[in-house]
Amino acid sequence: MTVVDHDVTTGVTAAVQAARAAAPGWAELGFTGRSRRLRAWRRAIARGATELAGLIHREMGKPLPDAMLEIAMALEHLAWAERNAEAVLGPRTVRPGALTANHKCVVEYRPYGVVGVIGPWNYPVFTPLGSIAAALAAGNTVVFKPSEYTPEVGRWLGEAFGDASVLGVVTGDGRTGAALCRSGVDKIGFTGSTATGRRVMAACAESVTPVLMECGGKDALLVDADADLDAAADAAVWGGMSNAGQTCLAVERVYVHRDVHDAFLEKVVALARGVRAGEHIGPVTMPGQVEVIDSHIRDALDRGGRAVLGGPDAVRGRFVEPTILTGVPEDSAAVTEETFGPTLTVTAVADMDEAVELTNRSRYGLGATVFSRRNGEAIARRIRSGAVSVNAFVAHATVPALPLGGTGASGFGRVHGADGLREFAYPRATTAQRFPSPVPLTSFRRPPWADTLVRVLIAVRHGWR
Ligand code: TXE
Repeated sequence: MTVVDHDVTTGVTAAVQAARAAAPGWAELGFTGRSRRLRAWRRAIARGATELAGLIHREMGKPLPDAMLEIAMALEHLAWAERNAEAVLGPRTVRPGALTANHKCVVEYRPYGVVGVIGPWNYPVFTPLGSIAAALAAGNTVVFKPSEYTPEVGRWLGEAFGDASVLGVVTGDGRTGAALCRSGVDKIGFTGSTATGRRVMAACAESVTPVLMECGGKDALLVDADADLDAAADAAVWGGMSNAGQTCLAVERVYVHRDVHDAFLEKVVALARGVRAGEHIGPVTMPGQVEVIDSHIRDALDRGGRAVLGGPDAVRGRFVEPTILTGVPEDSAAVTEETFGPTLTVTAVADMDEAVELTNRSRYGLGATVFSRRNGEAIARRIRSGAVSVNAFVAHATVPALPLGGTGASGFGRVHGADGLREFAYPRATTAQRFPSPVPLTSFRRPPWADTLVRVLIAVRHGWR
């Protein structure tokens, strides 16, 4: 029996009812009308970007330049959804096939109706906008529940859109999220930890509400013997330390060819020394996460790992300095669980075969990075993850036409690109008979010789006996 706070439920119910009432009108605007509204929203966000970046910084501690970069990336994805929704989701005819040659056949993608979006705090604009933009562009109205750590960012986005019945915002903690899952919306777009994702799935299962699961990651960076070590080290430090490591696509594990391990490690340590908490990276946003980071570091050292930079002393209250761990056993928490802090494990491997094997051992499968001059794409193809960037960190998440999402414990479903648009619409097939079939196959008027015709058709089209 789920006890949901009555006040929480009331707020969510009112927002979903308003969205339900507005849904037909929003869908009937059509792709052009909705694109116009989304363009107005995008311009409002752009005009207010400095204020919005300040809100992100105040609520979750991200340095202002990083907050502005997040907004820029989010606007690129919003623009793509606005400009491509009709091409991706609009009606298109398909070939009728041999048995139904007398029909006109059309497939299109229809909006679900009302979509509930539940967002995280670490990228409070970029990640929710991935779902909200696609859901709105596809013709749904949206009720958005931002993280309880970034409610003002959520409210700001809703106010910038300017119509609370089309994009409503309900604030609160997990109870509000749980109420949204049980509010009768037609789809839930969830972004957050895998543990919470399980609870969202369970709640949505009660009403067979489809869900998008954008969950955690344990991304690896692979360094081949011929890699550009300066570029790889820069990617590892930025990938591991920016946003204080609080990125689902953060580099948490590095597997480096043993021939270049020492040279690479030296470069990584030198770069990471220059990254200071409170100056280049903000605080760890969730108080509880500091203990997780600390426990992963201590567990790694207790099991024989070595801190070549940082270590337990790097944890200073909410500010955690960069920590680089080597020689960490593969079954350690720092290698198997999402640390979500400014830490890296660096492990020497015999070759890229071993690097791929260790990378794929993780139950997560969100993203990966490969540095190799000659074999990058070949190595990337062998990695089990939702995306891989070769010779650059996280480029895939910035490309508006590419889908973002994971496999395994990182979840399922996608945001961004055509897959992201289709995530918030259901395929609809329509046929229209152009003329009656000369051979009524699906009728009791079917003549006896029709069976012979069907046998000949099987033989001719699919191979003789
Ligand atoms: O997640 P939480 P956080 C992941 C990232 C990390 C996590 C950090 O890897 O694991 O998100 O975000 C609401 N029913 N990603 O700490 O705690 C809660 O109020 C319904 C992956 O915020 O899981 C918040 O709004 N909702 C991502 C949201 O769930 C509930 C990119 C997330 O909270 C709930 C960014 C419940 N029972 C971060 N309990 C990707 N893969 O793209 C809590 N919530």
